[in-house]
Amino acid sequence: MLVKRADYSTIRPYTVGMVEFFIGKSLNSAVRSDRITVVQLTVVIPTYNEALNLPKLVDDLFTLPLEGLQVLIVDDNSPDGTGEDADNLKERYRGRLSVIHRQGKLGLGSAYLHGFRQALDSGTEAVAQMDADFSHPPEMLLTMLDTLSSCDVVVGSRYISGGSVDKKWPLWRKALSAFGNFYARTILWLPVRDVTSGFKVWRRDTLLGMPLQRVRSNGYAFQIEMTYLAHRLGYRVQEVPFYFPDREWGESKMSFRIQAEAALRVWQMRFEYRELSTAS
Ligand SMILES: Nc1nc2c(ncn2[C@@H]2O[C@H](COP(=O)(O)OP(=O)(O)O)[C@@H](O)[C@H]2O)c(=O)[nH]1
Ligand SMILES: [Mg+2]
Repeated sequence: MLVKRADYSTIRPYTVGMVEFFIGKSLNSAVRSDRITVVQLTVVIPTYNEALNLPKLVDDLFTLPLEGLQVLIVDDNSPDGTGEDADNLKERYRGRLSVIHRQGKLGLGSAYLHGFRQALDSGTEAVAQMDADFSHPPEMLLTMLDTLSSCDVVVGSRYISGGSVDKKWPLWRKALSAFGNFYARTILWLPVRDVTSGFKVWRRDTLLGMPLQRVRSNGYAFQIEMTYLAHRLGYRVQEVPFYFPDREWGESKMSFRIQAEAALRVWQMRFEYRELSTAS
């Protein structure tokens, strides 16, 4: 076996790094409580042409009552100037926001891997991943962090009770998304309902225990591959429901090629990771 199986005895309780202060007034009506959570959480956001979304998203993230929040943007030289916007945000949120500029569109998976490595190098305790387009509600991070205290990775899920996709989606799109999930889940024998979700919060130790150098998927298959690996290595994957609104600004980068990659990659993953132990 090339990869070390997760050993729970060495996993430090997440709460050790978590200190909570209570203050008397609400910081933001969008969040559930006025509690400030001091945890070193780094939110990695890959961007390609998200100039209409990124500044507002970053502002929303920094209004959350998360004292140790860091944001890391991975921009692939977006033609619409998202990279420059990110640099301006770096000025505004000095010391709390970093930007990785890459030469061109190198793909979602490689953007996340780049961001994860930098976040881990910084010593962060937890790493979140989310789209820049508001499909992943920032305030959900609070629920996800709470949930992380009893598992190894939290997945924002559209396909468990309480979760759903955009009400405006036409039936064919809902069916395609549901089928894609069913397909990957069945082939990989994954006990996770939303295997294509890109909204996750990882414990530092979980990401460190993952063989990131083996992850080859670059499009949406990346989400499946990471969840599959976590499960196969014995990490506890916990889903929390959320409503997934479609983006209002900018365009999706979803393409037929990316979907085809995912359809093929699930079979390759089954083969490539066959030596890993299944979660006990
Ligand atoms: N850096 C980088 N970000 C990307 C790339 N492709 C997509 N993204 C970003 O990844 C996130 C998910 O992509 P999106 O188009 O929203 O996918 P959808 O939600 O499935 O429609 C968004 O924040 C995109 O800007 C890429 O090649 N490089
Ligand atoms: Mg999106």
